[in-house]
Amino acid sequence: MGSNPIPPTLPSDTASAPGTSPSGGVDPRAYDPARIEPKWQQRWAASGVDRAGHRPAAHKKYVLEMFPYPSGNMHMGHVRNYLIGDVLARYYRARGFDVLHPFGWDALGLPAENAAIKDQRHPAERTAENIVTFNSDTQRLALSYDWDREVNTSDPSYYRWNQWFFIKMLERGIVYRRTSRVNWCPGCATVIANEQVKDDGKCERSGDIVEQRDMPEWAFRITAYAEQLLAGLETLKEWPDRITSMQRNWIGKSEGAELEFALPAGGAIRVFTTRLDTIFGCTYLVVAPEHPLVEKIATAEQLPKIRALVAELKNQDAATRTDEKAEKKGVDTGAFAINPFTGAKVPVWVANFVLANYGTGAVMSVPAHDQRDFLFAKKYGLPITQVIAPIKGEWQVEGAENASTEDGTLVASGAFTGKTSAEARVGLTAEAEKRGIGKKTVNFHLRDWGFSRQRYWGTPIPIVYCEKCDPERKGIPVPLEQLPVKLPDIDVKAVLTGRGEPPLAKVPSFVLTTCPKCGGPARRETETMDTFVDSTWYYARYLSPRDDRAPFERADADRWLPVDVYVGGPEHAVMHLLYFRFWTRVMKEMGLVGVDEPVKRLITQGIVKKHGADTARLYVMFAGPPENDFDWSDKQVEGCSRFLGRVWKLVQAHLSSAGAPLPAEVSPAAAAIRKIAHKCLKRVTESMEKLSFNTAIAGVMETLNSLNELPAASGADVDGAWNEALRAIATCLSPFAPHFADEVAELYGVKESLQGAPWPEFDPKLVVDDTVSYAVQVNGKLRGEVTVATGSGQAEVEPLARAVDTVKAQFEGKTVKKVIFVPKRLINFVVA
Ligand code: ANZ
Ligand code: ZN
Repeated sequence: MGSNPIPPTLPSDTASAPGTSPSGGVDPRAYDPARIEPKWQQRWAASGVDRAGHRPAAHKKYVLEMFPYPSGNMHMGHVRNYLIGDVLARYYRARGFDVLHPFGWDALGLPAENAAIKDQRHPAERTAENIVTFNSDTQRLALSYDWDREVNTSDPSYYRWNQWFFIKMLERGIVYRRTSRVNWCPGCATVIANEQVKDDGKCERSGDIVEQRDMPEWAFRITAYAEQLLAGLETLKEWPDRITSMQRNWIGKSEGAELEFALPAGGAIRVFTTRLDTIFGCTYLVVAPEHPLVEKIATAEQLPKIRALVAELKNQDAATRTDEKAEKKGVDTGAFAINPFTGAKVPVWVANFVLANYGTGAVMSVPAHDQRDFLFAKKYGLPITQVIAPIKGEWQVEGAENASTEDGTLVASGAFTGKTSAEARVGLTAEAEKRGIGKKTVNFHLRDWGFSRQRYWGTPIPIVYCEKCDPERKGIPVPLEQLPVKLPDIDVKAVLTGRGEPPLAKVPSFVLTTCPKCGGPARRETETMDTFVDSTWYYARYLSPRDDRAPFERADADRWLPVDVYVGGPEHAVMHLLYFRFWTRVMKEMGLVGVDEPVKRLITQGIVKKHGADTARLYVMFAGPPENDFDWSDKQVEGCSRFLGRVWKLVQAHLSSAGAPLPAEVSPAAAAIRKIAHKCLKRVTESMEKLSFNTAIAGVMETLNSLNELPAASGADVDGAWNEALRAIATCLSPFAPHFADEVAELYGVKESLQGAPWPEFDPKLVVDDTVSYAVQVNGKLRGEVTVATGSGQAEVEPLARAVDTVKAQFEGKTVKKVIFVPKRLINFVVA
């Protein structure tokens, strides 16, 4: 998935010379990542500990990171993304879950094709090379993926199922063909993507002015799911608010009414409004210059000016046109319509800020109460009539610099005068419905998703055109048993030119085929699918990645879905995350999955040195909470490396205690060690559950300090306590510094990787804070005693002391004049 490239790449050398300690001296017992890391990576690989478990009784966790577009080296942005997922996967394994943690490649797409056009190498070649490089980086970082489930979207065994979904969704009416506006570069004689149009409206390659053309395309009817996708957001309790609110805005539900304004010559203009309460203040209409009625109603004199405006607006996108601050441009059509509530004849204008493809493409203008209308009316000298009195303050047309846009009380509105805006909207809508000139309407800003691209490096759309069977060129689906329609091998120089017909149209062996209906000659669709299609459902392909009977098995879906934690860049807040929520709903309708939403918890994150992978992993996770921005700091990396070195020293210092048993009764010296160890387990466990990785690591760091401050002690029980403590530290570090942790655990007698070993539970009795007793006096006489946690102050002690029965009795009929508090010793009430 295209994540933003972030500059520094992983250095290729990850380990220091064998036998050198971080400080440089040669010490055979020094912490030596160059020896430890390869050893454990080999063992993990051999034991298959990373593979998804199949224990029927175990609970599952599906941890997923957005898969990358294989663009070459791994960047720090990637590193952080994958580490968040990996740390969780390791933690969940250690907590006894069956963990699915897969990886794959979002390999198709525009960047690869553009690079190919430039350097004339086949995109498949480059992709394969990049995957190799990227892969060695994932190995070095020790990311614990289930490689048996690797998926590559450019493989026909993957995109075959995109084609299968396409046909199934065509049958269901979710895929359809429509005409749509595209960027057309006359110089390149081809459709180009928005990103290829420069700010001045010229093609980035040829420099020609880009035109808008209407061309047929394939689209997903995602708008039919708008209501569901909106309602579903309410169930996504573990998604960041800013992501769900971006989706909510993008879907853009708008409740209002449609209303007809009759034209004197017959027919009517239909408008969409969210403010029917302002109808008595509608003094003119504005319609989109591209509205089909315009050519019919405009006077001969005005038509050329309107056409000039249409031409001028051709290359402006919706956001630019509707921006409140953008200059308002309009032309009078010369025609009139009737305001159905006032009976007034109002002029009909066209304006740049009205969009043809939203609502009805026509607006009832109320310049007193809508800012865009206000600016427009001022500019063109159109009448402004107030019909709403604001609830707070005053407003009048005279001297107003802005419209009064809030709801209020209706004025000058006939029978509706005096009603509130909300009441009036209900009443006016009902009356319009009764008169048959309007109705309540809901509009969404969400548009259907046009997904056909005139590109080579994408999934071929499985459609053929036969002149005999399909003269209207609706398209005949390729029979399912003929899938996949594979991308043909190509002569890169002849096909990937970036000019002329779509690339696939230049490959006769691909285009020319036979009609599945009549067997006669037919032509294949030469457009390919948007790469966002590939990423809509890959999370489900991981469940049964080698399945060739179905995209995946329902039983696997029931076992693993939804994804428990999904980690990725916030740049995917809208498109990808909305598309794959949409696809999941379609898959549920098709009976393929049982869930409504693909992902329970979403983490979006706002980014390695010679020290080894463990230090790099630790540092990246320590640098701050996942959602914060991240700056690389060599100093802090050093700090993390030193920290591991100090843990290592402690481990070595107590090697004689390895495997020592813990007696039931222990001395105070051993109890002190145990207490620190169990507090560490508690803190780390709780932090991990909150995904607060940095505080988990900080907890281990503090533990190390506390242990180092203990006075020296010896004895069998002390050995047992050290053995327990160092194993606990290994466990706590195992998600972050897995090689290091497994090495430590091995030294202390654990035979297998900690990922397979149970996560130790802390003993609640050992984690309570130390207590202290206070003498409670009344007028200097001892009357009782209270026991509180060591850190407690007067605020905690006083209410407890007052509540002691023998103390309370002394207060009878008296008042407390003064309270004397001596920390850690006594509290004395002076009463009289
Ligand atoms: C009259 C009116 C009076 C309006 C008023 C607003 C305030 P949302 O919430 O985005 O749906 N509108 C309708 N169709 C439009 C189009 N195709 N292009 C541009 N603007 C359009 O916005 C709905 C409001 O945007 C509608 O309500 C309409 O202006 C305008 F005091 O109608 B209103
Ligand atoms: Zn045919």
